[in-house]
Amino acid sequence: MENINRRNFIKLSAATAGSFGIAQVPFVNADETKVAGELGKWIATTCQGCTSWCSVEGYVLDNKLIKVRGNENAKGNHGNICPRPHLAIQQVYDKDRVKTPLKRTNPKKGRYEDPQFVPISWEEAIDTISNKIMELINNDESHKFCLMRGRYTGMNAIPYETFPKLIGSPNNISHSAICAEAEKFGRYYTEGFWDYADFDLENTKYVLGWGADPLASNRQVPHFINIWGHVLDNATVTIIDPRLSATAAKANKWLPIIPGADSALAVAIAHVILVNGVWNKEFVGNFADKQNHFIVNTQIKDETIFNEIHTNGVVKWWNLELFDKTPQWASEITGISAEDIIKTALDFANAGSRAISWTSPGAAMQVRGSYSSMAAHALNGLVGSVDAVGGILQGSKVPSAKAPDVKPYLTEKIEKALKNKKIDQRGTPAFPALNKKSGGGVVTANIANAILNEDPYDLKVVIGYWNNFVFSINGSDIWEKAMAKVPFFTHITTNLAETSMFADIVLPAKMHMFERFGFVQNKQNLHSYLSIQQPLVKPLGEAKTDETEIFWLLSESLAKKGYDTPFKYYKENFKDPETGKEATTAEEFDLYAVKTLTKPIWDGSSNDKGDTINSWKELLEKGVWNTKKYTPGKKIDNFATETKKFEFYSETLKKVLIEHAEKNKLSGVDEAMQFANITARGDKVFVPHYEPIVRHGDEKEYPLVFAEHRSRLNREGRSQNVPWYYEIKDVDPGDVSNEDVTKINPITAKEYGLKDGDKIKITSLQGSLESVVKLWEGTRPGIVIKCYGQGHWAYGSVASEVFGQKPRGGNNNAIHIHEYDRLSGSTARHGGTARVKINKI
Ligand SMILES: Nc1nc2c(c(=O)[nH]1)N[C@H]1C(S)=C(S)[C@@H](COP(=O)(O)OP(=O)(O)OC[C@H]3O[C@@H](n4cnc5c(=O)[nH]c(N)nc54)[C@H](O)[C@@H]3O)O[C@H]1N2
Ligand SMILES: Nc1nc2c(c(=O)[nH]1)N[C@H]1C(S)=C(S)[C@@H](COP(=O)(O)OP(=O)(O)OC[C@H]3O[C@@H](n4cnc5c(=O)[nH]c(N)nc54)[C@H](O)[C@@H]3O)O[C@H]1N2
Ligand code: SF4
Ligand SMILES: [Mo]
Repeated sequence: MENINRRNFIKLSAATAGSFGIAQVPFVNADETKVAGELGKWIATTCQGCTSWCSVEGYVLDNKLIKVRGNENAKGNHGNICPRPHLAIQQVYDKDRVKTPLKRTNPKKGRYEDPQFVPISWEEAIDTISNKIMELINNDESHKFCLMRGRYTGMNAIPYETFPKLIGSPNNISHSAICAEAEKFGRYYTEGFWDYADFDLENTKYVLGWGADPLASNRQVPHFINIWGHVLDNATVTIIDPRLSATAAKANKWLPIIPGADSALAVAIAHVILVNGVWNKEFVGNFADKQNHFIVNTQIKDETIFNEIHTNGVVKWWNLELFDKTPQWASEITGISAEDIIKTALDFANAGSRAISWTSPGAAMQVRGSYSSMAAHALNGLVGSVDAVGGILQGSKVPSAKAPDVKPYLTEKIEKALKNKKIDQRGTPAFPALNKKSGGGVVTANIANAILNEDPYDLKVVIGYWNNFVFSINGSDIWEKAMAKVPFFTHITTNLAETSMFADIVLPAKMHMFERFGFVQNKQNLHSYLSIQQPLVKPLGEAKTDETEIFWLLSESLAKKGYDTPFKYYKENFKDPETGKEATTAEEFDLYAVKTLTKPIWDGSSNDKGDTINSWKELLEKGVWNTKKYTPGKKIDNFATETKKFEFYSETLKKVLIEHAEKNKLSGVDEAMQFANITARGDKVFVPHYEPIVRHGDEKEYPLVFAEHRSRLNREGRSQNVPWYYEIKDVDPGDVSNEDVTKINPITAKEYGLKDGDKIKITSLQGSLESVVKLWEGTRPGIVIKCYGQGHWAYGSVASEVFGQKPRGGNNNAIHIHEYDRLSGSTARHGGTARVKINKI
């Protein structure tokens, strides 16, 4: 059976193909391989429409991209894709793409301010930018340079990891904190793992999804769609989400939680598991006398009566938090009945180590979401599903190369400049950003405030690539003001997005999926992998590769002006690994850099860890290198935590917080918590616990709670100028094609005199947006819910109603409060932080 792959299958079924009408599709004949040879070619690349990062192939005919499909060599997505890569064809052929470098001629910056861009040559563009950087270097102000990274490939080793350092700036700022850092926080401070998880869905018996909607979003989407039938046959699925998501609609149970109440639900589930004695005794341990001393409302005086095995602090957790967190208590806060909480907890625990508690950003990217994330993940510890068959896994590492050390190239002057604080105020009392240490994480959203307040200093030269922070960050009004204040901003982009409208120079980028080299690393289906991107078609106009070619040109220009540190570093460290030749052009550098960073994958040295690949050419042909299947079990008692155990009482968090308090000269962890907007004090800080929900706006004036989700058609923020996005928007439960609706329960709608199709204005304390009412039972009364993605006033003629002037739909970030989960540095797009009022217009 194994030898029957799709292509063989198509050949085998050739005789019947005609009856299915396949032959009518011009490029997919019954014998695909033959036609491919004559007319066109399937070429491997990677989709980055979401963070699944699937290996795919594009069919190219006469330098035209025609179709996309999954790469059968990929053991993660195993030849499958989700609907989104099909939309990418309209992305690459978007008629509104930027074709040449542009220069702003209207010095005034602001929303709806026409930049009056005029085309310029690459020479002029690069010369202008390098002059600005030289000015900073000559004035000992190189730290006032900032690189803002949005989406990226492994090639970010050039612009993000090394370029700022090489010119003496500490400011390489990523978008991670507007993405999913709070999700990773929960895993790190329990099992010492700061990354996305993998899941053994084939062997699982229970999936408890916290806002996870993997049939449409989240990660591993093609794999999950593919294995979904098997999961439903063999496991129970419960989805906790204020919205009837695509996955909730197909689950055994949907728990429509009140937004932001996840920590209450998670600790109540833990409470029920302990009180009923159904925790995993082999993983967690047991009381010495085999009696259950976890008795409701009763703390345990002597912790030593419990013999703990692979975890740390279960009795402490009980005493500090769980003993009184009854399902009845949680019911009020969460809106989920006590019976449902009890049943969910017992069924989940009865699946033992084959039960997965799956935390998505929905339950984590909330104010105080670090603790919901910790609490939801801690349930895996209670049932022993961490690193277990049928459980939740860390996965293997991909042995790609790292960018060579820049240190030998740094002068004393650069070293001194690099000692300046980073612009985003990470590691301060207000923004602990505890990625492994105080200030180890980024506080992406706060750069706007840093710019506006010139604290810690004023930024003078900013380059942003593959990002659209003016649109994609909570409180877009703050970002508009901040970007208007930046004296010199360059945006590297495919389209004139909102952020580009504040640029002094716009540089046209090659579209990542089909026009350039790159690579990504990820995991799906128990395989980690490296997947390559390569040019399938000629780039549009004068577009260049954002991460390599443009930074080569800048470095070359700086060298001509007397500052050759970056140029020297790039030339000497990114030679062609096959010939040893130094790059002489941007194009050569692009190729040599991707070859250098992927070399351990194609030079045969990783063959023992996964697939066999013995040349660069072979990697381009296959498109992907997979690790062997991950074997669970090796991490147990060897977690990267302080105790090496799975920590319910997090000694790891305690250590980091004590250091954070000392560094900031605070009186202790309690004071640190006060600054971080956390209510817990004392030892409770170190265990997963309930934190009260934060809402902004007076309930009387703003009676409704706003929640949101993403579309199964969102290619993050990049499918907005794609006509198909609007035409088939009704693939999202409750949504309507060619509209940007707000879904309201009929009970609530009646209360406010609203009906289907009413035009409305939604207002929060942050701002307002316009939308259209859609009555829908898939959300609870009192909650209004809207998809994220539309509401562009720029980006292109499809995305906006009048480009540069009038948005199409409404941007959720206009009404999301500019709020944070401070411990992780994340923005809070979930948890219902904004109370809103609705007016008919
Ligand atoms: N309200 C709300 N806000 C959100 C989210 C949400 O769900 N709701 N999602 C959050 C998440 S998870 C993330 S990861 C961020 C993403 O936010 P960002 O990192 O800001 O990325 P995007 O919004 O995808 O915008 C990328 C921009 O890059 C440009 N671009 C498009 N294609 C290409 C290309 O191929 N190459 C280059 N160089 N440029 C290109 C375009 O200008 C586009 O606007 O948004 C976050 N913001
Ligand atoms: N289709 C699609 N998939 C994507 C992306 C995309 O743009 N489109 N982007 C990728 C990226 S960059 C990321 S970071 C991931 C994000 O991963 P996802 O898991 O997709 O995260 P979100 O869409 O932010 O939120 C998930 C869910 O949270 C629910 N939710 C809202 N408020 C709450 C709450 O208070 N509690 C709970 N329990 N749920 C709540 C929403 O209804 C939504 O269904 O997705 C990736 N996958
Ligand atoms: S959009 Fe995401 S899930 Fe879909 S094919 Fe692309 S990377 Fe994979
Ligand atoms: Mo993200």
